[in-house]
Amino acid sequence: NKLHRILLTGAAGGLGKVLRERLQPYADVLRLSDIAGMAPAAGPHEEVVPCDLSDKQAVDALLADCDAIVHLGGVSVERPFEEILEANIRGIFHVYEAARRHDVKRVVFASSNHVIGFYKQDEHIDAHAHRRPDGYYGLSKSFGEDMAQFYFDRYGIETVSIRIGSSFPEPLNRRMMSSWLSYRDLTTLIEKCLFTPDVKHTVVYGMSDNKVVWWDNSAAAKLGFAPQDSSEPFREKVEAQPPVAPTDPNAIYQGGAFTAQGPFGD
Ligand code: NAI
Ligand code: 15L
Repeated sequence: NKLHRILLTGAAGGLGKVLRERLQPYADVLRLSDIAGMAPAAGPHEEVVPCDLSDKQAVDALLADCDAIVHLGGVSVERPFEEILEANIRGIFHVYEAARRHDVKRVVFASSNHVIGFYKQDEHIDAHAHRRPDGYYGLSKSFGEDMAQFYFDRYGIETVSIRIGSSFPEPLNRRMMSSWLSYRDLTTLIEKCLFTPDVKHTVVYGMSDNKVVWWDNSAAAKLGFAPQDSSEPFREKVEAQPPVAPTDPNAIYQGGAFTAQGPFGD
C-alpha cells in the first residue's frame, strides 16, 4: 500500500504533526502544506508547500502531481462565520476543483462529529442519520461532505469523509470517553480510507473501540477498519474530574460545548 505523492493539508496542526510522521510509509513523497509555519523543514521524501486554502490559484498549484489528498487544513473550532467561510467553505471547493483539474482520484476529508453535534448523548445514530450541525464549523463540514458527494457523482473523485470524534493523546473529559480516537487508530483508519478500492463517497466515524458509544460505525468496518484502542483505560483518571452538571451541554449533546458557542459579538 503505497502511493507516489500524498498531499497533507493542515500539516502544521495537531493531527497534521502526528500524521506527518505516521503517513511516511504510505508515500514516496509527502507534500506538507499549511498557512502556518512548519518545523522542521522538509526532510527526505517530504515537500513543504505553504498555502492559504482560500487562495484558489495557490490550491490549484498545490495539488499538481498528487495521487491523493488527506485534507485536514482549515479552522478546526467554532469561529465567526466569515473565518469559516474562507478556510473551510471556499477551501474545500478549491481542493475539489483542483482535484478535478489535476485528476486526483482520492480524497480523505477530515469532517467532524460537529456535523451531527445536536444529537443527544442518549441517541444512537449511524453515518446516514439526518445531519444536525452544531455551529458554523459543523455546517462547513456538512457542506464539505456534500461537496465530496457532488464531486463523486459528477466527476468520479472518491472521498472518505471521516467524522472525527476527539483525536488527542488521551480522552480529556467524560464526553471524550465516547468520542475518543487514538492516534494509532486515526492512522489505521486513514490508511483504509486511502487504499480501500471503490469507496465512492463514504462517511465514517473516527472513534476508537470505546465501551460506551453513540455511533454505529459499520461503515468504517466495511473499509476494513478494526480499532485497536479504547478510552476505557483512562476511565478512572477522567472520572476523578469534578462532575459535569446535567444541564451542561457537555453532558447533553454529542457535540458538547460547541452547541452553545457564539454568537460572536453581533
Ligand atoms: P488544528 O487547528 O490543529 O489544525 C488545522 C490546521 O489548518 C492548522 O495548522 C491551521 O494553520 C491550518 N489552517 C487553518 N486555516 C487555514 C487556511 N486558510 N489555509 C491553510 N491552512 C489553514 O486542528 P487538528 O486538531 O489538527 O484537526 C485537523 C482536522 O481534523 C481539522 O480539519 C479539524 O476540523 C478536523 N477534526 C479534528 C478533530 C480532533 O479531535 N483533533 C475532531 C474533528 C475534526
Ligand atoms: C472537533 O471537530 C475539533 O476540531 C477538535 O478540536 C475537538 O474539539 C473535537 O471536535 C471534539 O468534538 O472533541
